[in-house]
Amino acid sequence: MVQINDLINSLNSKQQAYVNLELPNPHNGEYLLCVFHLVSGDKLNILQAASEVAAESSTGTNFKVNTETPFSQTMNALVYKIDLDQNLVWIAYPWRLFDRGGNIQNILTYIVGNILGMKEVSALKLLDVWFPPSMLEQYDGPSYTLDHMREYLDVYDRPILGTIVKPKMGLTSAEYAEVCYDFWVGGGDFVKNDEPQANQDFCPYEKMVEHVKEAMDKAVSVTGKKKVHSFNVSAADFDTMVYRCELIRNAGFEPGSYAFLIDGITAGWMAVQTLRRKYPDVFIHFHRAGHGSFTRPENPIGFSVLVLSKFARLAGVSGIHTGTAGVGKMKGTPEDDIVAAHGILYFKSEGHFFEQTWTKIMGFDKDTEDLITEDRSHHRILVDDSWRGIKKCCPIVSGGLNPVRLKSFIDVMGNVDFITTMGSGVHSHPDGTQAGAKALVQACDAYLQNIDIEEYAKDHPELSKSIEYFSKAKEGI
Ligand code: CAP
Ligand code: MG
Ligand code: MG
Ligand code: MG
Repeated sequence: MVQINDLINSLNSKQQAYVNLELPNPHNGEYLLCVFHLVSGDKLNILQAASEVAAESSTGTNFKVNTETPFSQTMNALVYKIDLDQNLVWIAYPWRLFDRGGNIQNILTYIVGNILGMKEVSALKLLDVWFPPSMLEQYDGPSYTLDHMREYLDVYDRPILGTIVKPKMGLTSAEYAEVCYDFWVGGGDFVKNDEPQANQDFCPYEKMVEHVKEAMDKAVSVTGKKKVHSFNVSAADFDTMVYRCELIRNAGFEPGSYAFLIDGITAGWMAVQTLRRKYPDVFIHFHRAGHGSFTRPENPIGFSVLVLSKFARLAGVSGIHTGTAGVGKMKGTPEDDIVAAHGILYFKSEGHFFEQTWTKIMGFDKDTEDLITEDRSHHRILVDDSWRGIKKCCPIVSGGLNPVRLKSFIDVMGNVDFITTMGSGVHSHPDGTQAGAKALVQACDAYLQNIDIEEYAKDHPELSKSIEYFSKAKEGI
C-alpha cells in the first residue's frame, strides 16, 4: 500500500507549493473548498496529479515559472486532504482568487475549467463544494423565490403543478396557447416553454407571448385562479434576451404571472446572472439542458448535480431542474438528485462531503440558525433579511414524471416544496391536455388526503385513465 510520505517525497518543488496536508483550518473563511474524485493519468501518482490540478486551477502551469512572487504564492490552491482508497482529493481555493462582484463563471473557469482537459488525470469530477460565510456575502443568491410564487398563486403545502407544452416544437403560437389554456383550465398552475422554444418562424416570439397572455387571461377568468407562465428568454445575445424580457413585461402580464427561463448551460452563467440582476422581481428558472455531459453518474470527468445546483443558488436563480432521482426518464439517483434538491432548498443541508449552511454571517448566531433550520424550507427570516443568508432555491422536477409517479417522487423527496413540470405526463393522456391536468391535480389531491391513488381513481375518471395509460404504456421506446 503506497504511503502518504512516499507520495509527498515524490513531489517536485513546484508541486510541493500546491500541497499542504497539514493546512490548519480549511474552514477558516479564506477558502472555497472542493472535493474531487481523481484518477491520475499514466505517468503521475495521485498526489502529483492532484498538485498539478491545484496548480492549473489556481496560479500555476505545467512548469515552475520565474515570475512567481511571494504574494502570488499565497494565492496557490492547496491539496489539503487525500483519500487513497476512494481516490478523493480535497483542494482549498483562496477565494480572493475570484473576480470581485459576485461572478460565478469566473469560479467555474478555475475549478471545472482547464483541469477537465488535463493529460495528468484520467478521471476528475468535482463532487461537492463548500462556501464560507465570508464568501457568500459577495454573491447575489435568489431574490424572487418559490415562496413569492406560492403567495402569488395562493398555493401552499403542495407542489406547484406544472407542465411543459408538447410537442417540444412545431406548434404555431395559437396552438401553443391553446395547450396552455387547456392545462390551466384543467387545474394546473404553471406552464413552461420547452428548453428550445425561442423565435421560430412558425411560432414568432411576439405572437407566442401575445397568445399566451390571451390564454392566461381567459383561464384566470374561467378558473378564478392565478396562473404562471415561464418564458424561455435564452437568445443569441444579451440584447435579444433583454428584448424578450421587456416584451413579456410590457405585454400586460401582472408581476408574478411570468417567469424567465434560461438554458443556463448553453446560454451561460453571464446570461443567468444578468437576468438575476436586471429582474430581481421575477422568478428566474434555470433549465439545465446539456448538464448530462458533466453530471451523468457514469461520466468520469465533470461535476455533480449538487455542484451545479449549488452554483445556481449562489448565482441567485429562483429554481433549477434537479432531476427525478430515477423516478422519471432521466438518469439520476436519490444520492444525486435529492441531495441536490435539499442542498438548494434548505438553509442548512448535508452535501456529499460538506454540510453547507447558507449563512452570510461568520459564526451565525445559533438561535437564528436553529429557527431558520427548524422552519425547514420556508426560512421566514430570510424572506426579508436576506443580508443574513442566501435564500432558498426551488427544485424543479421534470423528466418523464406523470401523475402515477407523483407520490413516489414526493416520498423520495421528503417534502412538497418544489415545482413539478410534466410534459408527456399530461399531454399523453388519452382524453387530452385538460384531462391530463385534471389527472395531475387528482393525483396530488389523493396524495394530500393520503388516499391510495387507485382508490381515489374509482371516482375520478381522468386519473383512472391516466393510471391505465401510464401503467400500460412503455416509455416512448
Ligand atoms: C421534460 C422536458 C425537460 C426535461 C429536462 C424534456 O419533458 O421538458 O426538459 O425534464 O430534464 O424536454 O424532456 P417530459 P431535467 O415531461 O415530457 O419528460 O428536468 O432532468 O433537467
Ligand atoms: Mg491558461
Ligand atoms: Mg424540455
Ligand atoms: Mg416524457
